[in-house]
Order: sequence, then C-alpha cells, then structure tokens
Amino acid sequence: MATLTLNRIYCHHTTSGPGDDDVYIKVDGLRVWGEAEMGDEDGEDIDVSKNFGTKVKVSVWDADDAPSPDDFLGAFWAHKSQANTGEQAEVLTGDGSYYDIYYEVS
Ligand SMILES: [Ca+2]
Ligand SMILES: [Ca+2]
Repeated sequence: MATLTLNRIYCHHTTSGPGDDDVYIKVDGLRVWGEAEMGDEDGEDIDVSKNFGTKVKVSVWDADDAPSPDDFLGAFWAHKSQANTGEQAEVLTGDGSYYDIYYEVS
C-alpha cells in the first residue's frame, strides 16, 4: 500500500472561457477536493491524502454551469514506485489553461 498526498495547485492562467475557474480534483473518479475558485497567479493548498495499491489516477476539472460541460484541465497517474522520492509536479494545460499541481507518494 502507498499513499498519495496532493500538496497544492498553482494557476498560471485559467481556461480560455471568461472568469475564474472552479477547480475540483478527482482521485480514481471520486471527487476529493474543490470546487475552489482560482484566478491567474492563484495558489491553493490541497492537503488531501489517499491510500492506493499500484497506481492511482488524478484528474483535474473546471466546473462550468450547464449546459456547458466541465472543462478537463488534465490528468496523471501516480505510481507506488514514486514512494519516498520527494515532491513531484505535473503541468496541466487543458482547455487553454496552465496549472502546476504538486504531490508526493509515500
Ligand atoms: Ca470553463
Ligand atoms: Ca468554470
């Protein structure tokens, strides 16, 4: 068993639609954080931990009001093999956005 800890997320710039993004995060398809309103140059602490087996999928979304579907910011897999290798970062660029998300595996 390994543990994924999502540390924080930083928005360089939001998705291409008008206004701030309403960011939420799913781990293996279940929402674990958000919505959090984020604008350009905004950072937010996440501080969510989840146990997993071999690998776990993290996906990040911007909630939009119907009928507009939520925008997909990006996704990545965290692997057990990353355990205790320090903080990792992923870049998310979905729908014209630019985010960094920081996490670690232990
Ligand atoms: Ca949007
Ligand atoms: Ca939105």
